[in-house]
Amino acid sequence: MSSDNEHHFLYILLLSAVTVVASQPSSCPHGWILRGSSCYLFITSTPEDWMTATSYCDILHAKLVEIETVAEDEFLRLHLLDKKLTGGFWIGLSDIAVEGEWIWTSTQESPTYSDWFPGQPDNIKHLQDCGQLLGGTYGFHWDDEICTRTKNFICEKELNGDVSIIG
Ligand SMILES: [Ca+2]
Ligand SMILES: [Ca+2]
Repeated sequence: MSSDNEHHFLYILLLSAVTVVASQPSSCPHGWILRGSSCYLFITSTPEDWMTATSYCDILHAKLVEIETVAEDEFLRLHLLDKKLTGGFWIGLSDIAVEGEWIWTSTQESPTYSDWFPGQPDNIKHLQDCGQLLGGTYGFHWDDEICTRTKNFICEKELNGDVSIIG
């Protein structure tokens, strides 16, 4: 092979590689975990209040996790338990707008599936308007908590969503 042909060949090889990477839809950004058609990011290094956590996910072109099915719920719970994580993790559920009317942030719709820990939501002191997965005796089932508390949180985005912002 002449030097020119060799360069040409390498160029084609490189182009093919780039094309394969660009058309590869089935991976999450680095650090995110894939399940079904969603990617999840568990944020434990910078606990935030619920509003800030919502904005944080938004900046990542994601949302605070919204749990539509028992399979998704179990996946999250088992991951949290498996990693021996503790404390609370904000989810994208609140009754900030109307007390007692819980809605997912992105759809503004009431949950069709829910997994409240027995006795929750209890709205203790009439202050608890934000949803969390709570560890310990709650086993990461759902609880309502004071929105201004700082908690870990989980972002969720569609697998084929905009990932360009993620470094
Ligand atoms: Ca979801
Ligand atoms: Ca509660």
